[in-house]
Amino acid sequence: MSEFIVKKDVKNLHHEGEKLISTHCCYCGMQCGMHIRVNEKTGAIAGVEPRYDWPVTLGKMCPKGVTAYQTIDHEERITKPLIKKDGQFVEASWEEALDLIEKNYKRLQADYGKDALSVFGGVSMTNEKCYLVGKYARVGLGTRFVDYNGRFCMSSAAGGFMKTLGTDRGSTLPWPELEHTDCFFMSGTNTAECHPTTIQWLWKARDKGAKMIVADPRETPTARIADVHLDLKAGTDSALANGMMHLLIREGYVDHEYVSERCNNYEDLKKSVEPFTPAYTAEITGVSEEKILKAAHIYGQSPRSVVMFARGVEQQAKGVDNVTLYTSMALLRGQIGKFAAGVATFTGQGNGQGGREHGQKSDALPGYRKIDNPEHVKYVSSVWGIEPEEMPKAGVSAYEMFDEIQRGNIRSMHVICSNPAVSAPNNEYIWDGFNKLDFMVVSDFFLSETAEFADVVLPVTSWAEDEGTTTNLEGRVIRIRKVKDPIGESQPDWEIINRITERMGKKEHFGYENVQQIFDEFRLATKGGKADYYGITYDRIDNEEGVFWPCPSEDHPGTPTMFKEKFDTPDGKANLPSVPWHEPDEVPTDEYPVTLTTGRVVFHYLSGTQTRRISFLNEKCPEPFVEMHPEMASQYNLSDGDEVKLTTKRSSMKLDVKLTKAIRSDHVFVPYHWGKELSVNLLTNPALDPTSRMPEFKVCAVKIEKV
Ligand SMILES: Nc1nc2c(c(=O)[nH]1)N[C@H]1C(S)=C(S)[C@@H](COP(=O)(O)OP(=O)(O)OC[C@H]3O[C@@H](n4cnc5c(=O)[nH]c(N)nc54)[C@H](O)[C@@H]3O)O[C@H]1N2
Ligand SMILES: Nc1nc2c(c(=O)[nH]1)N[C@H]1C(S)=C(S)[C@@H](COP(=O)(O)OP(=O)(O)OC[C@H]3O[C@@H](n4cnc5c(=O)[nH]c(N)nc54)[C@H](O)[C@@H]3O)O[C@H]1N2
Ligand code: SF4
Ligand SMILES: [Mo]
Repeated sequence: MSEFIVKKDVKNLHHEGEKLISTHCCYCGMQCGMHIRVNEKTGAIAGVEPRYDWPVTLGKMCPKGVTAYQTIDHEERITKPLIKKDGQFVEASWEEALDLIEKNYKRLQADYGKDALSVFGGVSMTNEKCYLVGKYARVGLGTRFVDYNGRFCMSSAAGGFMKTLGTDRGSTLPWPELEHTDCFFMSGTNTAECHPTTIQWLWKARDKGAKMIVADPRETPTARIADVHLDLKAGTDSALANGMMHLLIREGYVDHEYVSERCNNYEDLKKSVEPFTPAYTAEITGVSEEKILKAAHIYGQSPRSVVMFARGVEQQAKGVDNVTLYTSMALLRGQIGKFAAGVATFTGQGNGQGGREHGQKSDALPGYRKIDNPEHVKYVSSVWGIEPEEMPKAGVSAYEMFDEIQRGNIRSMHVICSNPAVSAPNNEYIWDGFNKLDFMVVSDFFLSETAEFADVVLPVTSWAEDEGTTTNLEGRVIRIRKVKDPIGESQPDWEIINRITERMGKKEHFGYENVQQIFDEFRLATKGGKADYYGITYDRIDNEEGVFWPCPSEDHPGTPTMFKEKFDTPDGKANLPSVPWHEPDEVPTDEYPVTLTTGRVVFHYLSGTQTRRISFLNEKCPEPFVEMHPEMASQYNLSDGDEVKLTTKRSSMKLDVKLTKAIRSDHVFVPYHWGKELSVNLLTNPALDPTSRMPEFKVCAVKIEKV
């Protein structure tokens, strides 16, 4: 068992008879540094202590992080494989479960071809595991159908950064520099609830006079502390960003030297933002002209600024457009590649950054390589020990896999580390897809809503029972440490992949004995790619407080600041794409007159399978609700706590009203951390972005009726 006992006990955290093992929180992309307290005699977990010496989070944690350890030995952990018999799960041995998987996989591939199988991955896993999921699908099963939950999370950010900057590293600067930033332009990020430990950096900067502009249809705890709150209508970000750039140009705030040296297409962009006068921008977005002007002046006059955004901007059918425009805003001000300045998306899941680079995506291979590029296929094939011709072609995106189920092309799915029965849009379509599968496998440590549909559920180890690396929201590669031995018969995801691929006759390509071995192969697979991890070793991570990619060799220092000299495009210049204004896919009508947007609360994480099981968090927020402005409530004759029926073109559900003035009076908001009849994804619109294939979780049209 690899241990890393605390080096600097800065706050006298050590308790008699216990050891402190350093690791990181399992939930969001902040990856807060923490120690897990372990009883030296019994090995039992006693709790957590924040890591004050972790440079990114400095001892801060949120309510989810401080209770995360309670999932590890939770009484509802799955401890043995489960097989469904007559509609009920019964415990089985690993041999029985694997026999069943082998028999069904071989039968389905014999009857329908290799692509009858599919894999649906996730990024709450280490880099080592995320890397293996792509290899498992392509080499182990030989199928082209693999995609993952990052498609619902980071794909639009990735698409936008690729288009403008040429590569997708979520943040172009390291987090501790935020303290020295003069202005934060933040859109569609509820940082205070979703990346809470970032707020300390904003406070430090504000103590020195920094300004904050927040664009959100809701006055979130993040918007509440802003100098300007741009209360835009959901789905109107491209108009807002175009309007901001119109003013940057008109008011003389463009850094012309930077733009002419380092960017392409400025003249086209200038023409395309011409129509976006404050009046026109206000008309589309619903934000007052006065606020738009104030924001442009503050942002335009700040010497060092960071444009930050998250899912509010990205989870739209035009998410990639939005990301390109907000990135262009930072480029016009000449901010990218400099100290305490740049552009950043708030990476969502713990390993949302690393997990999106290494080939769980239907069209991607490790190191941000592309499966439609013959050179890339040749290189990765050589690492994997297959012929390039054996590499399957690109598959389809996460939601589109469910179209393939309906068409009868996908007959089986192995869901690893995701709960799409709750978190995918248009839930009923997803449930119908699961019911249509001939055979379904889920790897999880809890019986999630998705696992309930499975024929076989495989018990996996939790984040604290195995080791590996993740890549945090800055792009810093860090160590996750094993704290205790696995519960029951649970096994790490990589060992399960070993065992299934052995039965599929692919042992020579897998058969890993430990995580280090996977990490070394993974480094090699990324070598020479855009996301190059080749120079990163476990020792370096320990000694250097993480290493930033790209890091092409062991003597390379890593890259905390991106694009200092050039961008990752063929000519080294950034692009400034022109983007016209498009309406959201669904706009309010007489029948569905209100805009519904969805998102998060501080106490729950994603589909809620973990946080709903922690009593402290559940007591704080036991069920979903619909946030509504009192003005809208009075139109419908509703009071706080009344039950309403929400209906969209997809389905309907009932929820209690929560009155608040902190939302636009023409919008409602519902958090999405609950399943079945309480899942707001019964209602959401699966319209996909044309490039990123990201669904429009953030905007749809809804009808409201008093029950
Ligand atoms: N507490 C908590 N923290 C989390 C998570 C969690 O589940 N719970 N999940 C993690 C993950 S995976 C992710 S992806 C991140 C998500 O982090 P965020 O993106 O910050 O969270 P969301 O609540 O999805 O959306 C952010 C804001 O976008 C606003 N918004 C809605 N529509 C629009 C729009 O059209 N334009 C703009 N500009 N804003 C809009 C919403 O009102 C909301 O306040 O959080 C991570 N951290
Ligand atoms: N309406 C609406 N829907 C949304 C969003 C929204 O804002 N609005 N946001 C979207 C976003 S940004 C995201 S990221 C998705 C996330 O959606 P999901 O992918 O459903 O995320 P989780 O709830 O984390 O599900 C992960 C599952 O894997 C399990 N798990 C955790 N760690 C491991 C591991 O190491 N191995 C294995 N095998 N299993 C593990 C957990 O117990 C859990 O059941 O939801 C999306 N859905
Ligand atoms: S959920 Fe995110 S902010 Fe909260 S402790 Fe965990 S990593 Fe930190
Ligand atoms: Mo996410």
